[in-house]
Amino acid sequence: MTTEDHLTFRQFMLREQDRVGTSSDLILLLEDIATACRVISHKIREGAFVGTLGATDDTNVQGETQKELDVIANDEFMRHCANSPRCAALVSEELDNVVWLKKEAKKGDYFIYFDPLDGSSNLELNISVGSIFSIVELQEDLTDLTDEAVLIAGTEQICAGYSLYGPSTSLVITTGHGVNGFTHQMGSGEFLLTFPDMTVPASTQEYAINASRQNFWDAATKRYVDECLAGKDGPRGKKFNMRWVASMVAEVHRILTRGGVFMYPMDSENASMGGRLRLLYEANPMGMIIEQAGGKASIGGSRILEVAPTDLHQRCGVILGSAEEVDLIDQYYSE
Ligand code: AFP
Repeated sequence: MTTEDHLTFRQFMLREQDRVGTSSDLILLLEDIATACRVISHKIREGAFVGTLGATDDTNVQGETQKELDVIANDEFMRHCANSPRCAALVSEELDNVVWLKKEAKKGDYFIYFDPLDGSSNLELNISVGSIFSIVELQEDLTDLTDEAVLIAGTEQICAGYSLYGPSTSLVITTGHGVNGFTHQMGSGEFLLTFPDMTVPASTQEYAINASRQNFWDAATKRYVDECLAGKDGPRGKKFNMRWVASMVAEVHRILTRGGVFMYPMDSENASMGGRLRLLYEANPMGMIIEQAGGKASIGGSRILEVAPTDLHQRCGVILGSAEEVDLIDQYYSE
């Protein structure tokens, strides 16, 4: 296939406008987000030269040390999203509170949730990192702009996506009508449609979990992993492969490409925080993408997207990927 065969991001979005009625406001916002991702990708690639791969002296609201690039990526996301006249509020992993961009929010305005640089502890190692985002559209005018107003369940997302900064820069999005993947082309500067209609195969022989935490695992997680490890002679009757990149965006991209299951369950060590990964800007967008690709996404026994958020930086267990595997793990939770 030649470059001419690949639609640009804008061409694709305009076709989606005809096909499923994607609004011009959303298309313009997504173009701004795509620009932010291109800039972040560039800043990561020059990080070793300008000394931005390392840590700052600051910690974010979750008490994690911020990398210089965490801050840079956050600034880029905010700057580009603020272009959109429909963007009413921003929620970022790197910011304690909601950033309100309007004095009053109207029906049709957007709330944008993002993790500007997920996996940033991998930066010095030159291992893939990514940005994750989620968009919710207000269903009615909002007079009272309190931070509680942005606590909306994942089922209300109208769009979710991520950019993966790996050997190439990918942009993967869903607007609720399937999942499509684009690759940044150096030279034209465009994201081109390279992975149309991404789907997660229903079954798999690959799982991803941080196995160093097994002393903290609950019974359902232990049982699932033990049965995978038992291989051909075990109850699953097949050999499983294990992967752990410690970068959720890279794990989800692998699952969208060749299937698998990713697990970061709530365990006895992280239970007091509710889990490890954040609901609004990590679990929800990845949950929507995986479901739109035919997979499933669970907190361990129930759907991620149905969790009613009570806190901006709330965490939850995350189990997502091939439908058969997530169903089986959910079944173990219910038992
Ligand atoms: P950082 O952004 O702090 O590097 O965290 C990345 C992450 O949230 C997610 O991308 C990984 O799946 C997970 O943490 C890795 O956690 P471990 O430290 O347990 O490997």
